[in-house]
Amino acid sequence: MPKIPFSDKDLLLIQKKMIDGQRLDFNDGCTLFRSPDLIGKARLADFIRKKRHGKTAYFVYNQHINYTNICKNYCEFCAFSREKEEKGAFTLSIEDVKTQLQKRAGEPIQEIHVVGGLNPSLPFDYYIELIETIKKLRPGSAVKAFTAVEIDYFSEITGMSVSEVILQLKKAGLSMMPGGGAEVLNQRVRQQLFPRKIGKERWLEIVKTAHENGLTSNATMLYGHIETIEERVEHLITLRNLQAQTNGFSAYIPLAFHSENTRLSHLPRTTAFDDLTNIAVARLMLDNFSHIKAYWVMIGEPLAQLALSFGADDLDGTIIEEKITHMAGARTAKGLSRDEMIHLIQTAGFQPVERDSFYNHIENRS
Ligand code: V47
Ligand code: SF4
Repeated sequence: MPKIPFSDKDLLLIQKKMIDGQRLDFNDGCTLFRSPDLIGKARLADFIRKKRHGKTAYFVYNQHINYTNICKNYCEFCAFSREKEEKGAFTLSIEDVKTQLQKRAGEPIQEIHVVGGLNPSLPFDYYIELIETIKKLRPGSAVKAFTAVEIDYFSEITGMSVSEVILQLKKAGLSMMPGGGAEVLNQRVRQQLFPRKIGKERWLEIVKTAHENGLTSNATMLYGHIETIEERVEHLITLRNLQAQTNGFSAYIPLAFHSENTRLSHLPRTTAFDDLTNIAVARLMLDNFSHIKAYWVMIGEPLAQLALSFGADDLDGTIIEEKITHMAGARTAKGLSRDEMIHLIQTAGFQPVERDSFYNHIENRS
């Protein structure tokens, strides 16, 4: 490892552990989050990033489908959900989903990202038909759908076990799960911000079951609200421990909280310092995760570009059209073109690689 001129000498101890091949522990995670030496953190994280991925930076040509925003969970941080009769509530029929897919029929989309609220009016058959329809119209795309929260809900409304639910969804065409719904895996935070949503143990149980049944998934952490540094580190170590058991996680994505139109609207935006720190600390603590994603929708394109030098190796994708963060005040674009993704990556000094959901390279598309 190169000699790094740290301004915070505590980072020297962390570097020494890394050189000695020792795993970073809870206290190291807290030290990293608290350290004011942002460039020192970047240099450490970039060392690991380059060892794993060199100058490669991934992106995916994807499309988001949010099928309903009616939800019975009422999470305090959510600007997306509505009550059934409330203004702005929506539920897509299967025909609406077809129309959304057909609008982009000519595009080489690799992944369809599907999430929604817990809407008591929709039966389990709807979700099966939803996946089957996407697969029929887009046979070449992977369907990345439903977090552990939705899977728990499907199990509740059908009386089926989590394994059975997963097997039925797989049969319909599901191939991966997105990383949402974890928020912060901590009982104090859950009690205050999302008491109706599944807690840590159930989230872990469902994700473990999904991995055991052959689905990969991502993992996220929603940061920048009421969580403490200790709770962030506990969250990362919990994910690292599950990964050690299943090896089913593909990427980790820190999600920057946007407070506009939520019941936490008094909270300020996350800072650039914290956004980049979250990327760097993740790269250093999650030593058994292949990929760290900088989600440009939440931190903005300029910072996502910089994040590539702070440990991130993936910028997510073209998206069109993101709703969850934009309803909470995000000022970023609702989607980017493939050329814009490539430009962001190249001008940051990295080599863009278009990927599918499983990080297979998509070769030479013009
Ligand atoms: O679970 C909700 C978060 C998540 C807000 O797996 C908010 O590739 C910020 O999980 N401000 C959904 N965040 C998004 C998600 C995701 C996004 C991109 C890629 C992947 C992937 C997964 O969004 C929710 C919640 O944690 N969220 N409200 C908000 N106001
Ligand atoms: Fe519902 Fe998800 Fe919003 Fe919570 S974050 S209220 S579960 S849509």
